[in-house]
Amino acid sequence: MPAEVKPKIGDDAQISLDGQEKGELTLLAEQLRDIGPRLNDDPRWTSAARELSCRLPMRLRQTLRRFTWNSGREAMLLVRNLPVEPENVPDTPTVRGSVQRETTTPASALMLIAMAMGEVIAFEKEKTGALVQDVVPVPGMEQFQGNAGSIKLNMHTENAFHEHKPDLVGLMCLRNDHENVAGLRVASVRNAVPLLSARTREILHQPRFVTMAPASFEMADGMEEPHGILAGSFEDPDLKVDFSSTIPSDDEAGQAMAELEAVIERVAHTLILGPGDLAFVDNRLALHGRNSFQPRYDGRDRWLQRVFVHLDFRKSRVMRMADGQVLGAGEAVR
Ligand SMILES: O=C(O)CCC(=O)C(=O)O
Ligand SMILES: [Fe+2]
Repeated sequence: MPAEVKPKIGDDAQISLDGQEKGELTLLAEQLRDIGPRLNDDPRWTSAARELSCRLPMRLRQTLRRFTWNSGREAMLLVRNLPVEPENVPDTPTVRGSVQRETTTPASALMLIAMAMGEVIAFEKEKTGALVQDVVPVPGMEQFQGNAGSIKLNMHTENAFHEHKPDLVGLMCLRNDHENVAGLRVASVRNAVPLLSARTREILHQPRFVTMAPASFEMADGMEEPHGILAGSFEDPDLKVDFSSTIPSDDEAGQAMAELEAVIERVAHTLILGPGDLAFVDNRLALHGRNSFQPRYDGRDRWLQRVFVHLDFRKSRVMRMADGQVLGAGEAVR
């Protein structure tokens, strides 16, 4: 069970499946798992996931539907008691770029829930475009500001630089770290905005920030457009920032960003996810990160599986070959 350090998250931001619901989800996930060719990235399998997602237990479907209407004050949803049997989870991978290609019961459950909300997508230049990705610590990468690291991971919007960043990020725990101290941190703009001064809010809405693409994305230099960290409604804005790769364009913008970061630290929840806990973060309204932990690389390290969801699939069509799930360079410019 996740323990919340910091203020408690409300019941509207979480659902724990009861025994019957878990039983129904397990049967559905097993059915999906066994559908040929038993590969998460195969379009036939993805299509089966989409169809079967309509048969999730009713209360879960209602919760997911409500979440995609409005992700609430916390801009996240915790789904607990998924079919993960700790004794059957294989050794935690230790390689960089590890992904889940073969279908499993937990990854099938994750896929069913994600597909019930929208379309699971991936980026060709990240984790080889796999739809279900492993989040594991990698030897030698301890200091890395990315999910292979184990130092504190700064709060960020996922793929903030990308025009079609995910709308939702799903992180499911298969195994936590040895000491059970590694926590996913989540902070909602809806909790942060009331704590900011009016002037800071105004500055954060102005295009005085640029967000760099990670080197792995091989984007051409100088492509980054200045953007506001807050955008849209002044009352209920969207939030886009990565405290490792967003750069303010002047001192005043830098101060506003520092004030925001301090407030984000105050409102962030730390979720110690256990096996079978799944957190969906609304990537338009909430930031996420991770505190530090000590990996041992003995096969028992922390292991999350991650999916990205788009709520409007059509928007990214030009970047997706054959209307598939993976965003790449897309069509040649005519
Ligand atoms: O390790 C975590 O809890 C979060 C890692 C992360 O930010 C990600 O995988 O996108
Ligand atoms: Fe992330």
